[in-house]
This record gives sequence, structure tokens and C-alpha cells, in this order.
Amino acid sequence: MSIKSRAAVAFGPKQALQIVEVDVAPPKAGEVLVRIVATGVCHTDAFTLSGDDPEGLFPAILGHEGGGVVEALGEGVTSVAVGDHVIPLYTPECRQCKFCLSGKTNLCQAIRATQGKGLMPDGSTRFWYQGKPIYHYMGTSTFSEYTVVPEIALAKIPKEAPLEKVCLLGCGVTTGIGAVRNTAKVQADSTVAVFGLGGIGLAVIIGAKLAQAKRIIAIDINPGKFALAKQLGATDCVNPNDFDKPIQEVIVELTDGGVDYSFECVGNVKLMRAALECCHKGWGESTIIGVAGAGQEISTRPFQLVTGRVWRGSAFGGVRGRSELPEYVRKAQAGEIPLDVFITHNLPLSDINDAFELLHQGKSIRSVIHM
Ligand code: NAD
Ligand code: DAO
Ligand code: ZN
Repeated sequence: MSIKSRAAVAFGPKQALQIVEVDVAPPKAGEVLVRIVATGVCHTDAFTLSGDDPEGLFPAILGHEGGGVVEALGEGVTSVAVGDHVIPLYTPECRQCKFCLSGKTNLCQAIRATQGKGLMPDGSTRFWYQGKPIYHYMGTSTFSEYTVVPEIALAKIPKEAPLEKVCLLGCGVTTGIGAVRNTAKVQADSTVAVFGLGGIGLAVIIGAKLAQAKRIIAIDINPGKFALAKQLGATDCVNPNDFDKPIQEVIVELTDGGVDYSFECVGNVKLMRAALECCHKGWGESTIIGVAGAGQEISTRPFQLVTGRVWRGSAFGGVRGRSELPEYVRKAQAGEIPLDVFITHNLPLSDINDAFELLHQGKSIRSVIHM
């Protein structure tokens, strides 16, 4: 039987979310009903709400950075039990598909086709409002008190970990640290440039510091972000608006020829070019993390690549969530990954639109929504 759930529903692009009571159908085979305790609000939620996301569907329940408790199991579910604490994964891990078995990527494709259409693996939705279907989002839909998630998209984590903090490991913090460790494989004593100092860029700084980078250059057009970047390990802070030449030239001059690694954490295709071109000739590697709007393309002169620079991309930090997230949670519990610094605001679900406003105004890193 369906249960009632308060949820923030995105009824259309550019519209404020509406807090309504939706019906949540029981989990089917291979699915799990999760009570969300807390969820972060990431720039990607705002991006989808803006209407620029090619996969954005409405009406939908957004949210992909949550933590919760298993409430009920669909038929055949064995890897989690009622009462377990879990983090929903927008990048699942089936451990059986060609991608999972390759050992080369975290981009499990087991449920990709339906997830991209806002549906559960059987092609239907579990959310209903006034008798009409509501789409899922990224397979997680954490802006609802109750959500249904495929078993392969749940990382089981220790019960001692505070869900209102470790929810941030469901996206931003893991994405940034993972991109440094798994994608770029930053080496000790290297030089790193980080473009964009939101939740993702700050997590890249933490990752670079953990990798013992000797110089970390933090770049943002909002100087209000610099204090925290420095606290986390940035050695230099640069505002592109302070210069009358391209930012890549500024970084190349600062670093005697360019950085060893750069990370684009904004979603701006011009900045992606700058991030590549500030890399050192012969070996510099740039990782794109930011998500650009529908239809946008990157460009550079091919000679940039011919002369040894490398362009990469990273989704969820290359992290295989079911296998690796418990370790991230343990590191956070041990104080090796600071989470408190990201949480600038704690808000009830009823105020979730304020979280989007704070993000747009550059006043928040992460707002955590308490369900
Ligand atoms: P955010 O909005 O909190 O932070 C973005 C930062 O970029 C802000 O500090 C802003 O001032 C800065 N910025 C904007 N324009 C700039 C410019 N021209 N030059 C320098 N800095 C600029 O966003 P976030 O939550 O940190 O997310 C960052 C990006 O990462 C988004 O595009 C998001 O969709 C993407 N993302 C990707 C993944 C992934 O797996 N690849 C995961 C999560 C988020
Ligand atoms: O497998 O084709 C695919 C898509 C996987 C989705 C990865 C999304 C990463 C970028 C968006 C991050 C938002 C939190
Ligand atoms: Zn898989």
C-alpha cells in the first residue's frame, strides 16, 4: 500500500519547489523504501531546476545528496536490511554490468536508461500527486521524506555516522576528493589549480591537500570564498576579475609554465578551456567536474593537446559508491575529511527554496535540509 510523504516537488523549470504531500508506492523487486533524514542541496539540483539540464524532467522530486534509513524492502533485496543507514547513489554499482566489471570506471549502466528518464528500472514511477505521476531524479529524489531507490544504488554506512553530515558524501565532498584521487591521481609535491570554490571545488582542495600537493591555487570570482579555501589548504587565491588578461595566462605566469593538475568545478565552458590551458606543457592534466548547460561545447587549439596537456572528466569522483563510500564515511568520522566546514546553513524542508536562493547568491556552500 502507498504511504504519504512530504516532498518538495519541482512542477516546472524556474519555478519554486512546492511542499506537498505525495503518495509513495511500495518498493518493487530489487527496490528499497528509504526514509530520508537529511539532504544537501547541490548546484546540480539548481541546474536541473533552471531548465538547462538536457535530462531535466518535470514534475519531479529533485535531490541527490541524501542520507536515510531503510524502511522496507522489495522482493529479493539482500544487501540492506530494515533499519540500516544508507546513502543513495546517483551512480549505482551493480557489480555485474560490463562497466562495473571493467574495473576502469564507476559509471555502472545497469539502470542508466530508465534513470535518465526519471523512472525506476521497471519503467514506472513510485511517486504520485493527486493521481498523476511525478518523475524520479537521478535515481535518488532525496527532497522527499520517503523515496524508493534500487538496491544497487544504496551504500550501507555505519549507524554511528550522523546522517545530517555524511549526507554530503552522497555527492559534493566525495566528487571533489574522488576526482583528485581516482581521476587525476594527484601526486605529492605537485601544483594544482581549482576553478570554482563551491562545495565541489573546496572538496578538491581537501583532496589535493590529502594528496600532499605543494601548491594549491584557488580561483573564484567571489572573493567571499577565499577564507575557507585558505583554511582548507589553498596556498594562493586568485580572482580573475582582478586581471585584464586571461586567467590561464595569469596562472601560467604564477607557476613558471603552468600547473601539474587543474580542476574545473563551475560548469562554464570558457573556464574549462582556461583550466586546460593553464596546465604545464608536456604533462599538465585538467579534469572537468562542472556540468555545462544543454548544447554547450568545449574548445581549445588542438596544439594544446599535441603538446602534452591532457583533458579528463570525472563523475562522482570516479567513486564506486557501494564499495567505497563506507570508507569515506569512516574517514569523515575520524576527522580526516572535514564535513562541518561545508555546512553553512541548516534548514527545514519547508524552507528549501531559501537553500536555492542562498546558493544563487553565493552565500552558501551547502545547505542541509532536515526532513
Ligand atoms: P556552487 O554553485 O556551490 O559553486 C560554484 C562556484 O563557482 C561558486 O563559488 C562561484 O562563485 C564560482 N564561479 C562561478 N563562475 C565563475 C567563474 N567564471 N570563474 C571562477 N569561479 C566562478 O556549485 P557546486 O555545488 O560546487 O558545483 C559545481 C559544479 O559541479 C556544478 O556545475 C555542478 O553541477 C557540478 N557537479 C558535478 C559533479 C560530477 O560528478 N561531475 C557532481 C556534483 C556537482
Ligand atoms: O552513465 O551516462 C552515464 C551518466 C552517469 C551520470 C553521472 C552524472 C555526473 C554528473 C552530474 C553530477 C550531478 C550531481
Ligand atoms: Zn554496473
